[in-house]
Amino acid sequence: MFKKILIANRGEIALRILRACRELDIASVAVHSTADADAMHVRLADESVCIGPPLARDSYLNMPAIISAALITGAEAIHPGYGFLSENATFADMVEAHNLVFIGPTANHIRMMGDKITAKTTMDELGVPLVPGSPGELASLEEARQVAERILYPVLIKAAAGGGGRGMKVARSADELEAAWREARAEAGAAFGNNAVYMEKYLDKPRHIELQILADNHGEVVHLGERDCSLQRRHQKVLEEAGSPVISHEQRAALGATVTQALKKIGYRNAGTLEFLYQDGQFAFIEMNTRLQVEHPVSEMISGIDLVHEQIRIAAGQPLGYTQDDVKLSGHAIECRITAEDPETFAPSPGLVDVFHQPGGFGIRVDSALYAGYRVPPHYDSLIAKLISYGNTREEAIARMRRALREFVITGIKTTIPLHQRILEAPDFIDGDYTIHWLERFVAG
Ligand code: MV4
Repeated sequence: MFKKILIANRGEIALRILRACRELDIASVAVHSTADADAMHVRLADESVCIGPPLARDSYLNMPAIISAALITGAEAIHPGYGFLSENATFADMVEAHNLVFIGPTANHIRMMGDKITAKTTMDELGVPLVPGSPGELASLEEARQVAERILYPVLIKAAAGGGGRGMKVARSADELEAAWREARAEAGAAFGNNAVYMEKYLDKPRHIELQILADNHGEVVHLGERDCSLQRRHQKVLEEAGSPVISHEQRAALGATVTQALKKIGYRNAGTLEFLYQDGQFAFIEMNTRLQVEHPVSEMISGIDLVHEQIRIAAGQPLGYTQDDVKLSGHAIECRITAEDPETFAPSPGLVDVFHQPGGFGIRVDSALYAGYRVPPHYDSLIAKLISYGNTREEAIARMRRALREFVITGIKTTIPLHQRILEAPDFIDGDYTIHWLERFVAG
């Protein structure tokens, strides 16, 4: 096992990783920007290194500074968390080139899944269901027309290097195709420096369902069930639950078997998530994320498996030590992402936290790096706390979440706690009756 790990991240996820290190008796090194000198992850780590000025590109994305910090402190491995360098294959290569261990998949698997076309082609060949669409990159507008006529309108044109909805354009009929093609390619080229695009049939009312997997370096792959992440606003997830209120045990087992088989064949390792759209009883793979995700706690709560412990153990070469039959999923978990934003306008609300009183009690978990007297800096993501509830049933998880939201006190800045309280009272949410479009309408109306 490693003796020392460098955590290349900030905020709640840096704390989450630091806590796993402590439990595994591994020393931790925090890195931080000048804006984060008094951040909780810096205070709690065994050592810390300042890696640059506030702007992420000069600090948390500064690869040479992070590698140097690891070498100077004698860390043996780097955990990238989520965001920042977590899905950067060049960084993973650089880490390995310095005889350090990247706690995550191989650089080649990151690269493979970073190209959405390669990811889809690979999964298709392995028997994972996809949305009907182009067999690969669209070579011309003419090919786009032919594919659209085969799969029927409406269609979506998506960027091969995309994700998060950028470079994605709908064409509802043949006369909208040329504009969608041009706009998608222009946006993709500008955003990613790669104008390759592909086409899919546009699904009009899907749910976003993702499957959490863990793979060791010895050929074992297990899944921890699905998360329903349909409650999003502008491609930002707001509330997630595990399991999905609409997926049966049989559907979960069937999808899990297909996916774990597929990942065994490609030799995938460490943690990963396959994203699906689910509509009319069918799953369709769209993308794979090769990192620990923000919403991983809901999967931990229903499985009893500590995903960060497992990531570290796997990276150190240890076998999982259990198989799918040993993974027992039970109960229900919900995560509310609390951000420093106005709950109605979503305007950012950084600043000084005056009171910070977090809820507790049976079935409640808070992952946060906030404290009273802390100043939320304006330079980074607005996530300030993840409130997670667990219950034997979905109803119990909802009741505990409502109770915990009432106990939570954060003053000095605006937060989205009131929005979560409204969602938890909405009849459609209580009935589990929502698609990826539900929240946009709920906040508008
Ligand atoms: C889709 C889709 C409908 N049909 N693909 C948006 C981001 C990217 N990860 C995939 N996205 C979508 N792909 C087909 N064929 C609708 C979306 C989509 C979406 C997906 C998940 C969660 C929220 C969303 C909001 C708008 C659109």
